[in-house]
Amino acid sequence: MTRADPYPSRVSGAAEVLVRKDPVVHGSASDGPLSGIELETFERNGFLALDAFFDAQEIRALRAEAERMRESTLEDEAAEVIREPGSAAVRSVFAVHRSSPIFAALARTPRLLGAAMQILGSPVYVHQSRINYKPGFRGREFYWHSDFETWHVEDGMPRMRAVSVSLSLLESNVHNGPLMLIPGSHRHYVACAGTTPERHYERSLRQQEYGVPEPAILEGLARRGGIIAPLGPPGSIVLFDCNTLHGSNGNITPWPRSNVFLVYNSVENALEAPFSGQEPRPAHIASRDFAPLTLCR
Ligand code: 6CS
Ligand code: FE
Repeated sequence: MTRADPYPSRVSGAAEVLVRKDPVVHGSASDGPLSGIELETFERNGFLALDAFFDAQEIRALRAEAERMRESTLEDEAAEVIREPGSAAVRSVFAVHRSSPIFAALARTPRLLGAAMQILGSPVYVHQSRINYKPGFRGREFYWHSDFETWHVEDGMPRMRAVSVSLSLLESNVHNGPLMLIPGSHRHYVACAGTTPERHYERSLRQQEYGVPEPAILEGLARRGGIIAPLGPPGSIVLFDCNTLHGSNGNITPWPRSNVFLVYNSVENALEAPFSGQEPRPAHIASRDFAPLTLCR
């Protein structure tokens, strides 16, 4: 008996736009650190940008740790280290909440963890973490995509009940490939054409070609919602829904644009078997340790 798939994608030749079946915000202003207006903004746009969420001292420590990890992985062939297409420059390091006590503590920061639990309305665990270094001159683009489409098809994430936090370690400006999001796109599920290549992640994390929306669909959603690139000083964060379309341009400036991404998934939305029917992706990309993070007040 085949399993019902609430969000089929990469199952037929045609791309199509389906309706989201899941709530965006589960909690209320009294459940955590986000105000009613902040929750309404997240609900409406599919993301919420907060400047100076971490202060200069906190961000200095995080930035130093990210740089230490980058330098220690320069010669490293570990699976967690992803290099830029066409160069040996480090593009990303995955599972930093596992390999670094500093990023493990970051994931448990009460005001961050509390916001995730408030939005998702339940205890949460870390589905994925990564540092995107977007190095100067070499940092290539991340093409438009919905994280949930990948996490549903390739990781078996059943429903849209996960939230990502992007934390700027360095300044994001108009020049160095800031994160761009399409407001309102989270309300539409963009089912993609084609099928998923075996071990797709060995290429998609460098340059994603499958599970990307078609230009006509992107153009329609961008015409309706626009494109927003939240800029801000180091320490700024963007909370975004797992299904909000986002991407970023390449960085040809001399200066890197490093972000830390933490993805919180509801413990009530734990991964099942991938809906692609393939083997699950490795744990450093999609954690299967569903133990909830404890909120130490
Ligand atoms: O495949 C993934 O899980 C990763 N790929 C992208 C482009 N964003 C989400 C996630 O980090
Ligand atoms: Fe993404």
